[in-house]
Amino acid sequence: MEIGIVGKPNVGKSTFFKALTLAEAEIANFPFTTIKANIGVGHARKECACKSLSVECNPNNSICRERNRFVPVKVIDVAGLVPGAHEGKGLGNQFLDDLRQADVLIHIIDISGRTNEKGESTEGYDPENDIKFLEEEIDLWFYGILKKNWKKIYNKAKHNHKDLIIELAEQLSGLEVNEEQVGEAAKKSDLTESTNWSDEQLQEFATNLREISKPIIIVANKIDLDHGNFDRLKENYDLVPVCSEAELALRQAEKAGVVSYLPGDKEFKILKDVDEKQKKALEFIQNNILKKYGSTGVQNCLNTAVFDILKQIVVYPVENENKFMDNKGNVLPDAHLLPEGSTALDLAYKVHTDIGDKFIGAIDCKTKMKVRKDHQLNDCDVIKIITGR
Ligand SMILES: Nc1nc2c(ncn2[C@@H]2O[C@H](COP(=O)(O)OP(=O)(O)OP(=O)(O)O)[C@@H](O)[C@H]2O)c(=O)[nH]1
Ligand SMILES: [Mg+2]
Repeated sequence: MEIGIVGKPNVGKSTFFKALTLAEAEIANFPFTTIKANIGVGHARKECACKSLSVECNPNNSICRERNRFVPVKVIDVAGLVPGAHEGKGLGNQFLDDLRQADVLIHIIDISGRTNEKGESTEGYDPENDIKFLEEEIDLWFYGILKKNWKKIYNKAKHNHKDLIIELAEQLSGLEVNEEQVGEAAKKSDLTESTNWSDEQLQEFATNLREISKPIIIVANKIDLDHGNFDRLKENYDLVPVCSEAELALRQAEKAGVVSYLPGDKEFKILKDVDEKQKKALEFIQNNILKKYGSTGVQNCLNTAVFDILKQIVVYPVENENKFMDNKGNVLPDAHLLPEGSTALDLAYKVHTDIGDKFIGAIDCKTKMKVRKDHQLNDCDVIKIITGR
């Protein structure tokens, strides 16, 4: 699973990325600071199973803080996109390719209107323009790839008497789309028959496929500088109010032991003496961001992507069903993300191919009931997998 961060230059993509991952990423107040994509690990946040089970856990593949499990998710921050990017404008087409593997796109806009279409500082720019142009660019990029490969796909399907949907899904698998999504997009575009689609039909199909396979969350960043754009645009768009700069400051202060702060929380505690400037900055964050919007919004966005859009559940495989431990005595060591509807066997394969191959049954550790391979898992399940030889 991968989350892509997109938007025009200078809107705060790398700041948002760094706030999520604390990975190295260059941030500067001019366009095209990022050229080579930054790749890092963010964490989706969910109440830990240790809470309802009233045990102390020893996390291994994830982090538990104050009974919240933070499960790793890959995040990618790419170069800024400008209108015409799909034709090579700005830093061009190759940078769109960095987004091929993304399952959800987080579109960062500067809601304060202080960044123009080229990424330069300005005032009074209408960020609504960006919402439209970026979606169009991504759709046209999909269309371009589809159009380039269409003849080959169509002929191959025709000559091999193969279903066009299957052939399309195979040829477009690099865009992280699957057969189900291709089928759904074709149906939505009324293109169920294996005929040679027209350019218009291809374009409509590309748009539908993009919407299904790379849905976009719109982030109203730099909310601290906004005067009214958010209130105006939220009427027509689903916008998440975000202050990436505040989240980055809090996470760095947390790392330095200056504050105690859990990403996504609506408050923090100051732990050390801070100078007047730092105190003012922290007070600003508390009063003008956290109190007003409930959080900085950064954790919200990742959680929305993982849990609401990609519909993932968190499941804990263990080896001892009574003590919820692995064979080294670690309680609830691993937390895995799996799509809703996943089965006990899917979990086994997620843990290891070998465990999947040797699966003979499983135990739901909360109820102590034996379950079969097709048993559907629920969020926060703790599962012991039983393997044979
Ligand atoms: N006030 C305010 N400034 C922000 C916020 N987020 C980012 N910035 C500033 O916006 C400028 C651009 O930030 P970057 O993170 O480098 O932007 P980018 O979108 O990655 O830019 P490119 O890589 O050039 O496309 C920097 O000066 C940041 O400090 C925010 O939430 N509030
Ligand atoms: Mg950047």
